[in-house]
Amino acid sequence: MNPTYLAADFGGGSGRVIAGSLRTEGKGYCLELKEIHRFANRPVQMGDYFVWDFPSLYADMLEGFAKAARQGLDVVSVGIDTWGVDFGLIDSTGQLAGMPVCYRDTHTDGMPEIFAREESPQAHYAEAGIQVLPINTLYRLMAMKRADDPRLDIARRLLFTPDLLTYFLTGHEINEYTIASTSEMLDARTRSWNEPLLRRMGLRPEMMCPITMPGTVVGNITPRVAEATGLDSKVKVVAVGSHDTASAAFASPRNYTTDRAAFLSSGTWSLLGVELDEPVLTEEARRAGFSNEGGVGAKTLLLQNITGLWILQRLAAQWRERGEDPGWPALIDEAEAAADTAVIDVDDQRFSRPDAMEQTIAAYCRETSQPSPSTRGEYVRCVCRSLAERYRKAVEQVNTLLPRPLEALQIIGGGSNNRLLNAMTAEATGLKVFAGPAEATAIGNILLQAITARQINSKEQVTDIRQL
Ligand code: ADP
Ligand code: LRH
Repeated sequence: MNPTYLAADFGGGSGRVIAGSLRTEGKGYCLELKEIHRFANRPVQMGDYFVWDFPSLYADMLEGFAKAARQGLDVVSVGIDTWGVDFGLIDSTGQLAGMPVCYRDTHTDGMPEIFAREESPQAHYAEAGIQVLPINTLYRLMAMKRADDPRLDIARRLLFTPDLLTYFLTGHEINEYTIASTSEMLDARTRSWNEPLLRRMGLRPEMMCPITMPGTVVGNITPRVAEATGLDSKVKVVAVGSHDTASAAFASPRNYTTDRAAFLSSGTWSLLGVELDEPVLTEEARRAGFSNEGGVGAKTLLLQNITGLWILQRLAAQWRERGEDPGWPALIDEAEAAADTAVIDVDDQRFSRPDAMEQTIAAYCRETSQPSPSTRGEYVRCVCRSLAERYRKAVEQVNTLLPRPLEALQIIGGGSNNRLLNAMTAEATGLKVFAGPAEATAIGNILLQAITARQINSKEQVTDIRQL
């Protein structure tokens, strides 16, 4: 039987377990993909905190593995990737100390400003190379420290979300490089923890694990997991590009003939950037709001983190609550037929909150003296237009850091299905736009597992991808 790799891919809005296997085709390979399990990811407001429903996410991952086992697939390994920045704390008994808090929780508000008073933003960027966003791990830990959160005292280990899932699958504690890079606490050049910074923050560096690079076998699943899922206990867990953006960028196809191409990973968030060999830690990059995130193969992803389809997701959720659920294709049809109304600043913090999005957009339009959208189509069109405008700005800013301007943009992730947004992006940026694949993240995850298993030597050997 053909070896099968399972990707457990957790986005901010949904998760899936996808099976992939390689079949020889001509001189290369065809990657055959099969969706095994898809589930919602619903953070919950519990009292004062907005938290991830971690046990449900873990259970859904196991359910996906069990379905794969029931289908008789010859699973050799699994790889996990998730959204960035968030983490769980493991206490001395090996238990999760409290629910992992979601990056949309507001307790980090104001932390970047306090940090900037205590540390030099210039010197800090020259080390971390990360766009300052209140969601970053650094500010969550700072907020916990300032609140005397007792979990920090009992924490033996800090494990980022994919590390945490890996821990409960294998018992091994790791901090994978690409996800750790989203914390704003790594030294971008040495790719290791910035221990002096951790100490200045009052954090114990021993809480962190040595960095594990993507493409490392972490260990086998535990007998307990094997029993619960029906998977063989020899199944390995591989550290992939465990930040979803890193796996997506790794799978970004090269449909263009130019080397001047950027990627736009379009999902709950929009990550627009380029893959480089070295970080860019200049003042110019800092002022333009760029992050140097870790990529697979020790690459640097120089990108901007932009509030993305989250805004559409919140609108759709609101309409669903009203009993209207037309689905994405119909919503895009309505938006194509609608008139342009307003352009919103998607960077405005209010659009990253889980509040009622129609009202939030309408209030913004009133404040900026613009006509507010009134129909579903107008709302969707307004958001697509606004995102395309923001991408134009991002492309202009990337161009200031590159020797020659960009020519092409590869849009990947679920948002690459949004043909209106693709067209508006092409119009706004003037770039040649290529769309797909929608499941780039799972593909990148699986490709690295196949390389780690030495079934292939490089992703270039895969010349075709087929959805079963
Ligand atoms: P994440 O991994 O962050 O949860 P995805 O990459 O799965 O996000 O992208 C999900 C988003 O893709 C949806 O919120 C929606 O906006 C968009 N999308 C998915 N399918 C379609 C479609 N057929 N038409 C337009 N947009 C779509
Ligand atoms: C996108 C993403 C993004 C950010 C955010 C928190 O899913 O990983 O790169 O880190 O989630």
